[in-house]
Amino acid sequence: MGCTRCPIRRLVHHPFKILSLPENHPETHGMSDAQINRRDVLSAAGLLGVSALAARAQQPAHLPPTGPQTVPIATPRAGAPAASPLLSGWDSAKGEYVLPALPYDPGALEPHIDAQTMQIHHGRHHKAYVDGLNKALRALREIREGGDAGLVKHWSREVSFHGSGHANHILFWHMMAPEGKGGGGRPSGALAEAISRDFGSFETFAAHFSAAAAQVEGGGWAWLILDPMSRRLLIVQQEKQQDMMPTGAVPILGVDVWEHAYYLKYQNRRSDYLGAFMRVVNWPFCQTLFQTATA
Ligand code: MN3
Repeated sequence: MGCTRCPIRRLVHHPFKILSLPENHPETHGMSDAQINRRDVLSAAGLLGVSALAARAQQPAHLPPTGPQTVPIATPRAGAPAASPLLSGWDSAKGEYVLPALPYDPGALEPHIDAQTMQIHHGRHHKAYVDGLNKALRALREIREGGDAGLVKHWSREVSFHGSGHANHILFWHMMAPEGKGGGGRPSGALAEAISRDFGSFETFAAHFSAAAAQVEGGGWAWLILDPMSRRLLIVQQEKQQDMMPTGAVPILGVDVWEHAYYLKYQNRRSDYLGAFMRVVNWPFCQTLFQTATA
């Protein structure tokens, strides 16, 4: 994967593990399937279902499928490999990033997250990140073709901001589910055990996570991540959409605390929004992320 010239190298090595660059991606530089080694595949599978991980470990690497994929990871089709939700954000036929559909109706998270907020957040804000990412990559291509190299810094920052925004939101939509239909409650299994091990209890984890989210200055996120070095869970803040995330971090649960995520319904009451968010956390999805990352 080692293209150090690539302006979206941050995305390739981004903690959210966008899969290897598609073959017709503007930054691929002719990289072939064979150059994607098994470690990359297993790493990328951190966002695939458990069954997909096992299957991919036995198979050669495959590039992302053609066209938008909107199959939620939490509900893989029987007998078919689960699609990484991040793959739904790239259209290999078009050779550009795309806005995937929400995995549920915009009003499905009510009363905790209102439909209008979801529609604007997904259809306008998330879409703006997709458009901004594609625009930045076009600009960088034009620079390589003879444009002003002095603007590489600007457009590289745009790639980081919009690219992280795109990945964050795809994950975020899947990290929520209607209450009682996958959303709410508590984690179970290995994730629950790891939370107790690393934070003392679910209650102390939830209090720490909510405080981290409440104390983000300005726009940002709070994340529960798996630190690949210690293989333990950490809670971190993320400023804007791309800053302060430890290198290699694997996202397990994240919450968007930009005001656009809650202001219509909760105004300045971010803590109320965070309480509502915990009622719709899709723990089965988080559990899948954790299990595949620790397999
Ligand atoms: Mn947002």
